[in-house]
Amino acid sequence: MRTEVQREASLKSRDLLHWVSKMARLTQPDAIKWCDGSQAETHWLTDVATATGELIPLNPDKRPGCYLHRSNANDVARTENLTFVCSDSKADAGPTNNWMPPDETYQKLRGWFSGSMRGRIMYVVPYLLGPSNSSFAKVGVELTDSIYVVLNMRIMTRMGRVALECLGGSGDFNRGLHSTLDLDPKRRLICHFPQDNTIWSAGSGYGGNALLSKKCFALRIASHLGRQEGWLAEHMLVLGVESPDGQITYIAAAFPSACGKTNLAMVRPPAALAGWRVFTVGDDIAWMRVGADGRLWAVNPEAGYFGVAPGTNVRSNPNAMAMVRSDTIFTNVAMTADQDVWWDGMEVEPSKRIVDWRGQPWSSGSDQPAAHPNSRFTAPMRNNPALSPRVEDPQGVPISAIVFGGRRTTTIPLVFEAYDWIHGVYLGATMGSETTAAASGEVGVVRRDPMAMLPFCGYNIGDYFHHWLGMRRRLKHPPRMFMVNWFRKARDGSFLWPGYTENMRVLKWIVERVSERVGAEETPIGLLPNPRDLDLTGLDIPSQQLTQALAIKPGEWRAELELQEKFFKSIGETLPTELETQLEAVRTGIELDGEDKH
Ligand code: GTP
Ligand code: SPV
Ligand code: MN
Repeated sequence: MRTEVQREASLKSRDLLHWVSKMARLTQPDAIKWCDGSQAETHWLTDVATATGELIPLNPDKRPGCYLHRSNANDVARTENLTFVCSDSKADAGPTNNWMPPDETYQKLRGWFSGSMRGRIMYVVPYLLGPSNSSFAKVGVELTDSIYVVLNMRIMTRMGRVALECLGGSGDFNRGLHSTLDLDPKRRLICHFPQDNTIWSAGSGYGGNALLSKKCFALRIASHLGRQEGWLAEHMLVLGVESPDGQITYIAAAFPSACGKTNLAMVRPPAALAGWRVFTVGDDIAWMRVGADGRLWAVNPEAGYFGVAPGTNVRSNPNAMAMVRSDTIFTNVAMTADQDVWWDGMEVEPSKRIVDWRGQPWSSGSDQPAAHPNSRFTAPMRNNPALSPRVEDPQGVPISAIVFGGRRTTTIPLVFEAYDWIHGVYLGATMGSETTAAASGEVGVVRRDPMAMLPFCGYNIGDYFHHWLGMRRRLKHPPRMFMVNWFRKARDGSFLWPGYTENMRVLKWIVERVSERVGAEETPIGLLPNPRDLDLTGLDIPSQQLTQALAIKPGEWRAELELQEKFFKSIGETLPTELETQLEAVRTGIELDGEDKH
């Protein structure tokens, strides 16, 4: 163990070596393996994981380089109730985070981690978030006993030597310790120590619980760093929309988990919108800074996508289907007799003999889904046919519009624009959304999910709103802000808006607002499109249905404002008064506007 640490020492910072030794003394692995991110290493790890059954090779003709992983059935989504922000004081974590005192938590987890890697290998996974040579870039190191985690991190981040080179002799890196222990939910905790730039995650091997680069570092810890250093770490996709004149407008959009970020980030415009194209910069996380020019600039810290499988098909997301043809790890999807993948909503007839996500025989008559609703693909971004050529740009891309959007059956119109930055922050701060399978717990319950960051903001949410409001002072050219809702339903339960590829029509309206080519109607809740300005060429949608999708119903808004007010009350004294003023202005406007007019 010692010799390997020493052999590699030439490349590594003393702080890193010291920390790895200390964690190894705690967890007592049989061996330590420093990951360099090379192809040879990946082959070796894949062979080991295949031999142990952690990975099942898929049909090499249909899915070259692809594997299936079945997680423990008790470990299929992020566990928000077991996720803690252990800042020095409870007030710093705020009313929306679980909190435990740091000393007590370290002590408890030290007990769990003690000897937890006996009989296992500790993988040292250095990774870089953000393009190399970028002032945005940050280094993290995850110590893990899960090969599945290592192989996912290799796709999701710039992993290995490149990160160590960037770190050099510095001790400035995120310290992530992860052990699956025995996957007993009673010994499962995901704990963040922002004051130490440290994450300790125990007892889960799944997604955001275990890939510490993702929600733990790139959002919870990074949001805390962003507040200190004057930037934003957000749960946002970033895309570029090219209009027929060749202009590219960059848009960042925050939707809660499993509410459409990956789909929108790589949307393929409908044929009727000739000359319009979309390029993906990121599908889940954006780091954004004010540039010297007073604009907001964004990078995607990640290098791959951990996307929801069910519902993905050649109609809804052709780019994703092309992307997962090769070099992809699938988690908890179903498998066909010829070792191909299958999931609900794939729009391909299931073959006769199919096994579900647990490996049990499944038939199309079953009342259970074949793939777990939170089953995922992990695919490298280079596989994405719509990848933006600017994705490695160390400066990032300039953001012209910020979009917020929840999953709302009622109330929220298809699209509207904020009057100004403060109004936009209010829209983000009061966003509601129905819960999804991306986190454990009940699905379909409306909860407030400010900026889609409820489970990911690493500090007091009221301070976070202040930070957002304060960004305005440094922005000479603030992005415009919008709210969208793809999920509004008619009385019969059908979606009022067809969504997916057709969302391009809403993006087009947003781009035309940014370039001041179209006007908008002033309403109490914001600026709504004049229906004639939404390009519906080639789309067969009854005008009454569009009217419903855009309707402002005072009865629904009264109920909505009650919920917003309740949320604001729960925040307490850190809530910026500007946001309360915004809420009162909407309430007054709704009351003056009278009864349902649409
Ligand atoms: P996370 O990776 O959990 O952060 O999710 P995400 O925000 O990237 O969501 P994703 O794009 O994977 O979509 C999640 C679910 O929403 C999928 O089941 C999609 O089929 C569905 N969905 C996405 N876009 C639309 C849309 O425009 N309309 C409707 N009705 N459903 C959509
Ligand atoms: C989400 O839940 O928002 C995800 C998946 O993107 S996970 O990586 O599990 O957080
Ligand atoms: Mn996400």
